[in-house]
Amino acid sequence: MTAQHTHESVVLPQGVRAPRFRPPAGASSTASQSLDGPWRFRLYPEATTGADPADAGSDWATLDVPGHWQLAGAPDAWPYGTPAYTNVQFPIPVDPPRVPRANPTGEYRRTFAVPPAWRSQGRVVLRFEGVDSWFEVAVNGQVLAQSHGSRLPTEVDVTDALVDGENLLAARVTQWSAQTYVEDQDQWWLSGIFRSVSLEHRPVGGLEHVSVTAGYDHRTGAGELRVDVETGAGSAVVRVAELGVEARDGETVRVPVEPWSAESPRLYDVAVSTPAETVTLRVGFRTVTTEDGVFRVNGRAVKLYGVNRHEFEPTRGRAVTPETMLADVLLMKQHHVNAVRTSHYPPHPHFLDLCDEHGLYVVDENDLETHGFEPLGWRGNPTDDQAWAPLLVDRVVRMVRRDAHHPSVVVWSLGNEAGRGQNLAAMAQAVRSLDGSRPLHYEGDWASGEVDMYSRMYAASPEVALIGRGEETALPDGALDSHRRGLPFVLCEYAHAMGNGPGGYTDYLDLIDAHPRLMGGFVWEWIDHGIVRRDADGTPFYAYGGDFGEELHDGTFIADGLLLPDRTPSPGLVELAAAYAPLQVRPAAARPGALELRNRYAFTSTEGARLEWTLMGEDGVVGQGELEEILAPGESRVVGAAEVVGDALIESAGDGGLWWLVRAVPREAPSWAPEAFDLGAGQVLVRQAAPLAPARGPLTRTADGHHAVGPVVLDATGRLLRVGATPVRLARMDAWRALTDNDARRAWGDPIGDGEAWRRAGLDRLHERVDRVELEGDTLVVTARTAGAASDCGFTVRYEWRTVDDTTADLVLRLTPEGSWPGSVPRLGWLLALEQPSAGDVTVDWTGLGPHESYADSARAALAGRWRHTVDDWQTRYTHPQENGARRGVTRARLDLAAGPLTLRAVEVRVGGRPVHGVELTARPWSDTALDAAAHPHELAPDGVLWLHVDAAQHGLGSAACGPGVLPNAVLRPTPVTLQIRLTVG
Ligand code: IPT
Repeated sequence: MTAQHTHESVVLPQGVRAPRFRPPAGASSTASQSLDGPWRFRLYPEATTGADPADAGSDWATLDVPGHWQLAGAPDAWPYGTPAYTNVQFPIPVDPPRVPRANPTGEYRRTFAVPPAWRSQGRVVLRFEGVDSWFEVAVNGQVLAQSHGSRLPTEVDVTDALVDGENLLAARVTQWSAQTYVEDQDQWWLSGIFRSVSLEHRPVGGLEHVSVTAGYDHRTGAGELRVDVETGAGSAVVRVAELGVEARDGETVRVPVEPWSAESPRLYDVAVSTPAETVTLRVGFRTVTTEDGVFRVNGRAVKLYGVNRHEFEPTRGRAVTPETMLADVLLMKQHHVNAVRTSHYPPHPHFLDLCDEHGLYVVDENDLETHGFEPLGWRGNPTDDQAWAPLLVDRVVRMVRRDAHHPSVVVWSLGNEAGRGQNLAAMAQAVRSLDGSRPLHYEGDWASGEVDMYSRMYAASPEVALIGRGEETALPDGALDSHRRGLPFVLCEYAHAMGNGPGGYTDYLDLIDAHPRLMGGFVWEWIDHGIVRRDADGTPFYAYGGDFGEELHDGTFIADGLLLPDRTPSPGLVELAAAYAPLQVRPAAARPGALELRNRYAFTSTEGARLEWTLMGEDGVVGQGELEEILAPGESRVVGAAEVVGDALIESAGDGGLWWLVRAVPREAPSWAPEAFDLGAGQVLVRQAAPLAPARGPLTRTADGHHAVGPVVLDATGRLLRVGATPVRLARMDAWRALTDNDARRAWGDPIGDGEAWRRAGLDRLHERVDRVELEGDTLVVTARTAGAASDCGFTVRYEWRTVDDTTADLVLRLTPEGSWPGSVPRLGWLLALEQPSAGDVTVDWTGLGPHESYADSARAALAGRWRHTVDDWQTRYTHPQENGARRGVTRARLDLAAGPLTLRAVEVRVGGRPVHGVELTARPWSDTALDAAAHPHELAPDGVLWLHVDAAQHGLGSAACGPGVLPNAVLRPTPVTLQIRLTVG
């Protein structure tokens, strides 16, 4: 092939047509042929050594299209190189627009035949939906086109190169090209024809392009429809049978309609016909505005409760299947996500069909990111280089032409992390001239001069609050400042969901809900991009950066999603569902024992939901009923437990802790709703448990001279030997946790990360010194000091053991920090490690918050109740192992140990003198040390011990991996703690 220079220079695609819109599959009456399936394939190490386009490659291997060549044999074999992950940094020298000699180049071949009528009655167009990164197309040995724009469509008119019968199609694809410099998204570098390829018959007088504007006037209830066409010959008829509409293209029709919104995604079939072709589009009527600094859909202020979605599957990379696209959309709907930013490129077009149908607001983002120029001070950034202008404009134009008919697309985004520069204006102007009906987004230029919303990523909540109130720091340029002050504000990325976390959703959402200017935000990000590969012994695991031996990589930063790689919702997604739930149920700020209910929907009342309440005691449900309330869109109401439940029922419930829960259950669940789906749930503690009477039983000695405290045996040095018949491996106070990704990094603006502060304090290497073991009346008192090697700060610890009876003992643990501490502490509590051969199989039955894990700043999804899990199920297998699995508010837990049951009761818990309801409980079949050391979950092996953490408190999670750390309300300071636990055997 010739034209090698093209992948090394800034040139527009050559020999291609302006791509047409992408109607849903089967929606056009003209014929088409899928070219997906096995193609002949050969990989060359350099772009200059490819094969002759006339070579049919008959003896080559085959590769499936769509797919990435690096994943051809995943997870078992890597015949064509391996994936590589970098976030910001380029994996090639920054030398735009040139690329290195080593440039993996895939040669693809296949044959096809088209019916003769396709050629005699029109044109034949070859359409590529996505090829990464640069490619050249030849038919029957004749080079026809070069194209690029990995996530954008390319159309090539191949008519004149066709012959009767079999034709040879050749595609040469290079991994690196000038385009690499504008496609530096935070993801794996993966190449090839990764989206579908088709051949389409375009009859003479067919629809070359269709653009649809379908607005909704909320004052009159009228839909306003206008369809424009490019036909090459004559006009088109537009029919909406359901509405009795028949019009010409270019004509505006007004007719009463039901509007489209993410809440009610009403679609109408609009048939657009020329004599030669009919296309049926699924059209939704809706109007999006950003006037007066408020983002509105159909006249109502709408908040975007969003996520950032990259396309990803663990064995297929970005070559996602329709099943996966549907799974993503349904998982989003099931978790109360109402908006998706297609970070950082236009998604597979079918994904947008699904968003139209199921109801998601979409920020459709252009395939543009030049982030790797940032570390170089943005020197040479294409966004500010005139030579790149046509190319960047071409990219947005191809996105808008492909996607503008989708009602779900409510915002166009010019790209991500591409710095500032003159080409932004050119792109914005190009978009507006094609489609003036949607606001524009771009975050990389905070002046927001070219766009219709002020956008930021990971801004901390105090700044977001300022912006919400319109009190942000002024821009030096007065005109720009007043423009920006009039714009709504969006967090295009926030709440970085890496590993265990994020904590603190509520902090942002309360602001978003309170300030009309704040139009919402998009959590970073939807899924961990873990690629399946096998360990030396064949065990499959999810790989991240570095696992393929990359020369440069960004490690675990690719595992920062709400879904684990296999699409298991992480606790962070479960928490997000509660934080995003349309019916918010939260303890009323000003009224103890009351809940505030708030309907967050913009268009929908709660009429369609039953508001079920439950009074929950220590042993289970005490009473149940239904609230009569119906809340209009946006309405809030405070409801007290006592007035609904009645004092009598509350008093009849013994003297244990008592929770009042409300759960909104749809009267008619959507077809995609999972079991136990709710529109929101929450609870308030209406009564703390009454304290238990103090223990008074005798302390005794065993035959071998140990202390026996009921069923608990300690030796003369205060070491805990047995609890009932179960030997103890280790028992002491603890203040360490296996670092989360958030702990391990430093929050923006913080001088030192939490994890680093904890290591400085020696918390990962605690040693206990026992000072005294004495009897004080009925109490065995062990006094100790626990501190970290190389550190002079530590804790004085007092363990007080008392017998309740033969089967029950009380432990009161009192710890007091001493010395000068460098920061927070991860946990304050008691570590009890019990010898237990099959610790993973032990069932834990507990009363407290559940069923999922919860932390101080991530507990909205945790509901009071009585729950059961095995220790195995108690673990969250984060792609990068770390602290996980804590359950808060636990007042009782029964563990079915091999030797019989052991029940723990939280009698009294005080943190810094303040009473706390229940303990935070964690149970693992391996130690924190092993958890901290493991790079992947499959490396963790049960060690024959059940490791229990009974904590008075744990530090929150925050999102320091990218953004703010743990907020003050969830920071655990070194502080005095009292923890009284009752242990019962049998
Ligand atoms: C931001 C990027 O836009 C996103 O792609 C991802 O890399 C994210 O960070 C972190 O996971 S950019 C960052 C400098 C804030």
